[in-house]
Amino acid sequence: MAELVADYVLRRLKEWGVHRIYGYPGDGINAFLGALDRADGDPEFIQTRHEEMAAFMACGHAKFTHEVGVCLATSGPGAIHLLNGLYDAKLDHAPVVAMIGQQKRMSLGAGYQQEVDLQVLFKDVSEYVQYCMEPAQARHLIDAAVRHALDRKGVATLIFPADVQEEKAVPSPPRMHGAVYSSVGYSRPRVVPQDVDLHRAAAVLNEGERIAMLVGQGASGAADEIVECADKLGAGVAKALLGRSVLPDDLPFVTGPIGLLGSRASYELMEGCDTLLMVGTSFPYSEWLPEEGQAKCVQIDLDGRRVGMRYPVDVPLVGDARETLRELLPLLEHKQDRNWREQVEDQVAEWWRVVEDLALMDADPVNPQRVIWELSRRLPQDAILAADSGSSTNWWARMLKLKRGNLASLSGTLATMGPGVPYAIAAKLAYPERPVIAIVGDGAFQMNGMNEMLTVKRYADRFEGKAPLVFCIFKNQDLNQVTWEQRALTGDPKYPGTQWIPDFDYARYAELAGVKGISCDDPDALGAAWDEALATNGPVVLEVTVDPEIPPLPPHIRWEQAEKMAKAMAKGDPELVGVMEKSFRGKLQEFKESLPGRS
Ligand SMILES: Cc1ncc(C[n+]2csc(CCOP(=O)(O)OP(=O)(O)O)c2C)c(N)n1
Ligand SMILES: [Mg+2]
Repeated sequence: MAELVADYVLRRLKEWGVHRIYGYPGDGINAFLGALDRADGDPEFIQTRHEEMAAFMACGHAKFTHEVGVCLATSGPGAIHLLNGLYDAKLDHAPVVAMIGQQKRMSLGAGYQQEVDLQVLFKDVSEYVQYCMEPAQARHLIDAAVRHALDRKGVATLIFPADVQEEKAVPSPPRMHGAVYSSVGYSRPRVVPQDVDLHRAAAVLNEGERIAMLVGQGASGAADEIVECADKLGAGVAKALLGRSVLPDDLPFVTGPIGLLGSRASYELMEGCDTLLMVGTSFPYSEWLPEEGQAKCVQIDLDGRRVGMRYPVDVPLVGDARETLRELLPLLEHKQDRNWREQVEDQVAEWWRVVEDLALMDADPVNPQRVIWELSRRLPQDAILAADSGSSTNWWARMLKLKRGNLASLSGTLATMGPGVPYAIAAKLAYPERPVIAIVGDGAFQMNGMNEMLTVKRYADRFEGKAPLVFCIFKNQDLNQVTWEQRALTGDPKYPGTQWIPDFDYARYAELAGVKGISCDDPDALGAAWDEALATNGPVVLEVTVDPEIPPLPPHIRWEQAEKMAKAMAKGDPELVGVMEKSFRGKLQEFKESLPGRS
């Protein structure tokens, strides 16, 4: 049989190194489905329950592997379903190619069934969006789409009318005016700032006495350079959420996360510093950075458009994090005065003690912080971690002690609910031998994670007998993160009409889906429950009934938030008594930690 456009597209993607496509069928992509059959598993098709999940999986694949992730959906409704997952990729700068179907060329513009103006709809989410109206276009469209996704670190969308997919492929356009001959292949350039700027930056950093570093996902792969830089400068290092696995948390000068999901040590680092070195981060919340005028600032980012957009920068350095740090390091002097660094290390040590005390506080029934703390104690070195968006994200961000070798991601910028489960599935398919652990709220699990258990069932043979794939569900019957945001940001009490969610037996549901289920509502049994989950050679749902009355706010919440919270309580919050008691105990715990003479 002659090669069709659809076959050719898959072949070209394969040449680009794409071996897995996440998607959901529809007659708008019929020819692709046939081509996938003929491709005989390379590229393989992973069938999700919903196109949004396919986009999340493509995004998760991209985030964990740094390869391009690919998703496929039919015209109209299928394409529309992709969008949230694609925005997640766009906002977190993950390279994803979306391939979508469309009605036949001859019907376009007729308001035909399932006809949606896809080019307009996908314009905003995409770095590149094009129609394939002609078989000879396919080659350069694939080449341009993958290249755009990788180079611009974002989404590229290709729209294939159904009839074009079925036409005979034209791998090499006729030699004539207007023909385009593109090729496969992309490698990242080495981008470093000008010497003069490196010297200016070094002067600022050498002059500083109390240096804070803030690193983000743009610094991934630069761990050794960051550690060396922090050692020379006597600096502490805070990490933006997406950059959590850039550096492990067991280094004594790593203050961990920053912001509302952050640690007290990071807060103090920013409050006390006189110089800030930002590397590969676009952390948005200025109230958690030094006050304007407090610190001199050097910022390194590959994207010049982002430098100087978060804190007033004295020396902007446009360049790759690792390469730029390598150029900068020989220009930095080893700071003799280690007082600041020692202070930072004391604060970090104290922070981890606070974490332990907070995690071990009594709760009803299980303290959600303890779920993460118990995981930290048994976290496999090579584990890959995914989080969803909810109160558990706070604990995941703040209290999970990553080791060198762990990978971790979540929807950092879009902060959407829903990616926890699909990210984990994508991670497991990419790295079957590594343990994968997703932390997911019950609201997010109800929203779409539960359905994806059927995807897990469908690919069970891929997961069984391998390292664990754990979906840890925080069951609190509440959309808890928003409940707390209402209290702390708006000063409103919890309104069960919007916040309460139905009880459900997730462990039994898992068993129905052919997935092992473990249920835990006893803090003393939690460690054993984690042990059992992590000893499972295959997929497992670990549901833990957690207390919704523990404030997911950082212990060092800002005054305005405490004030708003008090107001919410005064308005008659249904959980008033528990919340006040537990918040107060949390604060006391922290206060106790800072008492002099504590052993
Ligand atoms: C798609 C989407 N819808 C709504 C929100 C707003 N939101 C953020 S966290 C959250 C609550 C999540 O509840 P759950 O998954 O149960 O986690 P919990 O906060 O209870 O731990 C909501 C509704 C969002 N971020 N994304
Ligand atoms: Mg919940």
